[in-house]
Amino acid sequence: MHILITGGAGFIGSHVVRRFVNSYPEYRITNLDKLTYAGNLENLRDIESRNNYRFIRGDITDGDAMLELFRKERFDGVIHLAAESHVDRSIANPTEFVMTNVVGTVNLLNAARAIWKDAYEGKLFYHVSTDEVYGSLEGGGGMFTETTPYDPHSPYSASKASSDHFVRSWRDTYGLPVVISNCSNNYGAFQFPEKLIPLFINNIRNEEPLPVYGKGENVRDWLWVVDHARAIDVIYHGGTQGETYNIGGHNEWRNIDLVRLLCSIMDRKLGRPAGESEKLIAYVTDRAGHDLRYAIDSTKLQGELGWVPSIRFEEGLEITVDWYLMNQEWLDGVTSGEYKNYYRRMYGG
Ligand code: NAD
Ligand code: TDX
Repeated sequence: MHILITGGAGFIGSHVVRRFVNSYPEYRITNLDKLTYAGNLENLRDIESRNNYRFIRGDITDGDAMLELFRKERFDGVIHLAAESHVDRSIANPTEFVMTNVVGTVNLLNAARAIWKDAYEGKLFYHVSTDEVYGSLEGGGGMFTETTPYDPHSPYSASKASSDHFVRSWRDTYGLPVVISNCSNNYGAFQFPEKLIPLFINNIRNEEPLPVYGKGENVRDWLWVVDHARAIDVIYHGGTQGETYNIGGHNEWRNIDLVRLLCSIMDRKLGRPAGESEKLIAYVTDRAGHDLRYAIDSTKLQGELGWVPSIRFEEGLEITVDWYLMNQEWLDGVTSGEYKNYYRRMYGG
């Protein structure tokens, strides 16, 4: 079994690569990644010399290169995570999101179809997507199920929604064997510190302001990234072809409550007086088109495939804080250079 994992040097991708390389020594795992600002081979140091693992630097927006790669490597399966993934960047530069998330996905679909079309048996194109395609749960109740109509609001979520539609159209038009999962917000080790949790851990560490958008009342449903990687494994091996699975931890937090919890954990870990880090909270202009609430109903995945989250959020957050504090070199490394310039443009300083 030869599996292509795209975006394997990013946050979630590196956990998926690690899980597959460790759990399936009999498989060949090829990680294709462009190594944008978000991709970092440091994330995979522990498994990079395994003989069932290989890295290829490549760009999914290059359709000819993807076709050539599929022709040469004869993959049996694809787990597609490569994407531009940060909502704020999509607001600043939407076209890049169309190119990577939409055109890049179509290039992979074309390549898979071209190489597999005479023998779909045993092949699988697994597309990793997000709960943001469903839009926003305004006014309190309800959860996203697999049949919730798509209603994306940001250029990021619109590009992911579009890519999901293309994947389903390749299923319906060409019979390509596909599966899609839509997951809620992930947290854990190796997340680039532009996303809420690692950004705020880094800022608390450096005693810099914590920019809470709007009133901090937006709600996100948080899942430990290791549980997401395990869900992808379970769906890849046991999911029904053509189906969609929602993945989430039934773990909703208002941003401001999460930030306060994080501040208290950080005060304790850093030996600062209780309440010290909360003083860094700075309410700033809201994100444009900011979705109010996401909540995922993962009953289908739990019922059909027996997947459940392994860890309580408070415990996962402690482990995550410990990881960032023990890996400050990683944080300093990824926040130098290009990212710092972008951060300055966004927030000044
Ligand atoms: P990330 O930004 O950390 O990593 C993305 C990876 O894709 C990076 O390694 C980057 O170098 C690579 N990449 C970007 N453009 C590429 C290109 N043109 N060709 C090849 N590689 C390219 O993202 P993440 O948070 O790990 O998300 C991974 C996937 O999971 C994405 O598809 C995202 O939409 C989805 N997702 C993320 C979350 C979340 O909370 N982070 C939740 C649900 C779904
Ligand atoms: O500085 C900040 N201040 C702030 O208040 C940042 C970066 C975020 N926020 C808010 C915005 C959101 O309500 O925190 C919440 C979480 O923000 P992000 O970490 O940017 O995540 P989100 O926009 O919810 O999207 C994430 O989850 C779904 C990932 O980035 C996506 O890739 C994934 O698909």
